[in-house]
Amino acid sequence: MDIRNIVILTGAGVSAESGLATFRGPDGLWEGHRVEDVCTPEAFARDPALVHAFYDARRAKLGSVEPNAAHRALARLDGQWPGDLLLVTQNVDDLHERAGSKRLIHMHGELKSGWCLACGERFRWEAAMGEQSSCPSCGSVGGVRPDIVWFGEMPYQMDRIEEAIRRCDLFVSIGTSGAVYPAAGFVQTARYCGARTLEMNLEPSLGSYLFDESRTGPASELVPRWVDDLLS
Ligand code: BV8
Repeated sequence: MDIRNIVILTGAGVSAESGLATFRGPDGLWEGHRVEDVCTPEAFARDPALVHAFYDARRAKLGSVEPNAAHRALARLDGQWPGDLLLVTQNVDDLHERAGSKRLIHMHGELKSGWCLACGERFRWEAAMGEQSSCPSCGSVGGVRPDIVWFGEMPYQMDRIEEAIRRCDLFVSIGTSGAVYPAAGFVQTARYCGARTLEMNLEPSLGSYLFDESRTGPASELVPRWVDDLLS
């Protein structure tokens, strides 16, 4: 089958070799926190200082990490692939765009974006946020939150993502455990719509059995090799 339209889903595993923590490490903690203590609207309402500190620390870390060979290979594919290509990332880091990916959606938001609950505006945010930040748009203080999709919140641009998956000939999942929906369900939609499906992950994910092919190994090795094959 000739491949024209490609959808790629990435997760924390694609940024692991850049030095950013994945969510489900061996100790089950994520940067020392339980996910439900920092990754829900309820957690934010209960303890905004804790949640801000968690995201401020992760945002600050971006300044000391670089895209790795997997990010760079995906950016090269983005620049050279003649058909449709959409990179959907669950990651909130900025490594895909810093590597040069353009056709990119952050379905779970971005560390470098803020969201004002008073006026609804979203805006770039580089520094620490904390509870007393004022909105650059409406000036109100205390209503600025991380522009991150927490559990129970609707991921971004789902219509555009589902449309691309329905039309794709190849669906590729890289560096994700397949633990979180709706991202973990994308492979079923792709299969149902007739796409070939490929997984590249350090170890088989929860949904490995759903993929036509599952390659195990570090993304920095598997992804450049896959992109070279595709572009040759
Ligand atoms: C929603 C925020 C509905 C960003 C995150 C019961 C059944 C089914 C679903 C649910 C359920 N109960 C609740 C739900 C819904 C829930 C969900 O799926 N829960 C799970 C736990 C069961 N989902 C939601 O709430 C979503 N929203 O459903 O809304 C709705 C409908 C209408 C209207 C309103 C609402 C929202 C989900 C988004 C939550 N936000 N993060 C941030 O803070 O970073 S989730 C978080 O975990 C990440 O964003 C990511 O998406 C997710 C999964 O993490 P991974 O990226 O996969 O990382 P992980 O560590 O798990 O795995 C890394 C993998 O990489 C591993 O497999 C490892 O082997 C591999 N790896 C490691 N190193 C390497 C490597 N691979 C290659 N190379 C390496 N070097």
